[in-house]
Formats: sequence, structure tokens, C-alpha cells
Amino acid sequence: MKALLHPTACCESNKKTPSPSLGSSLSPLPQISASEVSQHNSAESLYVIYKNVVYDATEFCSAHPGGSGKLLLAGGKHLEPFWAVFKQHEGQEYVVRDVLASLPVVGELQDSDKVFVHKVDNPYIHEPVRTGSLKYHSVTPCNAECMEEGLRTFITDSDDYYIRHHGPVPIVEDKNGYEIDVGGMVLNLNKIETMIKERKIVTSTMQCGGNRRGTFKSHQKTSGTQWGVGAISTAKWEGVELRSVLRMCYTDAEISRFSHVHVEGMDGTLISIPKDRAMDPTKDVLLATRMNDEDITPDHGFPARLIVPGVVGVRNIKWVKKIALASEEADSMWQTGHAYKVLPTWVKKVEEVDVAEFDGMMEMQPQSATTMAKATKGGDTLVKGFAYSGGGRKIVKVEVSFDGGKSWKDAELDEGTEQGSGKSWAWTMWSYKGEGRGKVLCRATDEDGRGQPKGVEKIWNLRGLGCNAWHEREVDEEEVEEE
Ligand SMILES: Nc1nc2c(c(=O)[nH]1)N[C@H]1C(S)=C(S)[C@@H](COP(=O)(O)O)O[C@H]1N2
Ligand SMILES: [Mo]
Repeated sequence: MKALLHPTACCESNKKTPSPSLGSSLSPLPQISASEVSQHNSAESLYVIYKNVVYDATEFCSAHPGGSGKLLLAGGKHLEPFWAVFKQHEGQEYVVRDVLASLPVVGELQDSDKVFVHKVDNPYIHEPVRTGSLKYHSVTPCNAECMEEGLRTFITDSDDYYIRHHGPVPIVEDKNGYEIDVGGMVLNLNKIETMIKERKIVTSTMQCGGNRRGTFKSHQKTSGTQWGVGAISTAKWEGVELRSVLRMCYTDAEISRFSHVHVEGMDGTLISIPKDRAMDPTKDVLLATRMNDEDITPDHGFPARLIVPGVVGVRNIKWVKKIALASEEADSMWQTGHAYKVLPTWVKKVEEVDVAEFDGMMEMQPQSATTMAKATKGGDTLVKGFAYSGGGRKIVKVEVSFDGGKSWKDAELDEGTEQGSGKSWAWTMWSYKGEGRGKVLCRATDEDGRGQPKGVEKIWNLRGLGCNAWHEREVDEEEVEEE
């Protein structure tokens, strides 16, 4: 950035600073990834990046002239965009540079994460501060998955809920003044909520279409975020039914004439769902404003989000700003385009097929994973996990195997089994206690008899979508207390 001058300028005018030029190093520094740096964003451990060099500002934080709170905003991030906004750094170049030069250097960003931030209008400067425990795959845009601990609870903490953004998080300051365009009628969120008295609460598991994409690697690479098993989470959503919103803004004749509902977020993400699903009271499609009994967090769609229970993550549009009935599906990369299409295994290049001929993902196949496997004092093994199926299909069976799938044992189904047939929007937790060591495999079956395939060979697809092969995890051998 302009105000922070060429490295040599500092050394000429301020002889007492013999430290290596800021942002460039003479001897190679340890390489560190941007996602690792992003996790050091608190007063306990605070890293900042300047010219791709990573500094440890933990000690300095309380001495920051602008207050520790302001410096924490830049925790785990590049300093340049912040200095562009907080102009007091300008004209103070030498002071600022000296301070920076006095901080311990952690390393430098690995080459693939290096950016050349000039005088910036960085669209990511206002990203929410993230305090949950998540595994980051990228930071700008944020793609982070839920950790094993988070996957063990029936309801995921909002802070630990997986994040999958296509761009920066849109800023909405006042939810009361927030407006949504429904079929050309611009409605204040407050108004929608006063006119539609009936509110609905739905506990729904959301899964990204790319969950477990990383598993395909063993067979053949796919492009996109290499998710582990954590691009899935569950929350209690509350809001008004989408069908009530549509009824408020469209006549019965219009509603029956059209066949799709287009929904667009403030960030331009556009999808559609079939009108029949939106209008079916048993499908529980919501325009939600509450997540786990609080306002939805900015990362998860504040102030209003579409919730389509039982349907792939991408249809659950965040920061909803526009809703409209239409005759055709939405024409966007996420709907008619290739982004969420499971192409046949033989397709090795998108150009080989006409993607328009394939349907976009909607309800996903059964999924399950082990989130804990421990030897117990008594010599048994305790295994726990989750199982989920798309379209509200109830999980009726979960099995585990310790011999590579030759023999299977039934797991016990726990929380989630109380959900009804066709209405099991959330996952089912399961557990197994008994003999078994080494590698544990798991697989689930839903009420329609749909199961999971052994490996990825037959389900591999170019975009790396819908991976639901038997899940494998090592049993931890250290002892735990018998329950
Ligand atoms: N407006 C908007 N909605 C969105 C997205 C987005 O980038 N923008 N990502 C979609 C995708 S691909 C998924 S998997 C889910 C992720 O929701 P989460 O970040 O709350 O976990 O939101 C969907 N809705
Ligand atoms: Mo997704």
C-alpha cells in the first residue's frame, strides 16, 4: 500500500533498525498456509500478515495504540487492507514499520497462498470474526468444515457449523430495515413477520454436495474444496413458511401457473426449487430468521435464509434478497450449470456432455461417518457417529465392520430415531459397543432401502459430488472410562 513505503526507505531514515527488510527475507523463512494463519485470530495467539510475511502480534496486542480490539480484527489476516481503512497508519509509516519489525516472525505464506495486496479495496475486510472450531480449507472465500467434536452433537453450535461461501459475507446492519423483493413487491422483513403470524421450527441437517470430495482422491482427482466428512451440520431453524410468503405476494392463479421458485442471495448466488416443494406444507420449506434460538449469524445467512429440509446445501440460499415464481429453472451455474451436477463416471471433461441435460442435485443419498472410536477399559470398543439421508428419509439401519466389510454388526440408533418417516430432516446419531479393533467401517440404510457403496470407483464424478462410500476410521487404542 502507498503509505507503507519501499522497504529501503525505512532503513535509510532510521538507522537503528537493522532487522531484515519487512516483507522480504534474506534467508528462507518457514512456509505457512493462509488457513493455518487464519486460526491465530485471538488474544491468546494473534498472527498478522504483511507483504506475505507472518508476524506474531500476541504480545503487542495490548499495546496497540488503537486498542487491542481493532488489532484483533486483523487477526490471522493481511494488514494492508486494514491500514487502507484505518488511515491513522498513514503518516506514521516509520513508527508502524518499526513496531512490525520488532515482532517475532513466524514464517512466510506458502507460495500458493501469497497475494500481492496493493492499495486495496479488499472485499473481505468485513468478514465476521470466527471463533468456532472449524477446519479451514480457504479463508477468502471462507470454506471451513465442522470438526469431529462438532459432528458428535445432534445440534451443531452455530459457531462450529460448517461454512461454505462463494464470496465475501454481505454486510447487513439493520435487520428491521432489511428488504426482500418477492415477485416485484418489496417487503420489509418486519412486515413479513407481522403479516405472517404462524412461525415454524425445523431441525434440519444441511450437507454440501461436495462433502467428502477429498475421498475421491484415492481413485482420481477432482477439482474443488477437498472436503473431509465435515461439510455437514445440523441446526434448529425458525421462520415463516416460504409458501405463506408466496401466497402473500402472488394470486392463486399465478401460483398454479408457475413451476419453479427462484431465490437469490445478496452475493448473487441464484438457485431455484420446484414450486410444488415450496407449496407443500409437509416439506417445511422456510424463510428462516432464527438459528438455534438466536438471530442467524452473518456466516449462515443473517438476516434471512432459505431452508429446504432434506435438500443439498446449495439450495439453502443465505442472505435472501429476491424470491420469484418462474416457468423455468433458474439459469445459473449453481442450478442449470455444472456446479452441482453429478455427471456419469465416464465423463472426464465437462465439454464431453451437455450439462443442461442433467438435473442439479437435490435430495442426497444416505451418508454416515464415525466421529469417535475408542477402546474401553473393559476391552470393548466404543464407536459413535451420525447417519443422514436426503429427502427426509428415515435412517433404519447403521452397521459397522472391523474386517474390511466381510462381516457387519448392527449399531444402536440414538437421537434422531424419533423423527418420522419422510420427515427425518435431521441426522440420526448412532453408537456401537462391542468387540473390534483396527479400522472401523460404517454404512447406513434408509427407509427406502437405499444404502452406501463400498468404494468410490462407481460413484466417482468430475465435480466430486455426492461422495457416500463406506466411511473408514481408525480405532484410538488409548483407554477411556467405561460408561
Ligand atoms: N447466498 C448464498 N447462499 C449459499 C451459498 C453462498 O455462497 N451464497 N453457499 C451454498 C452452499 S454451496 C452450501 S453447502 C450452503 C452452506 O451453508 P453454511 O455456510 O451455512 O454451512 O449454503 C448455500 N447457500
Ligand atoms: Mo455446497
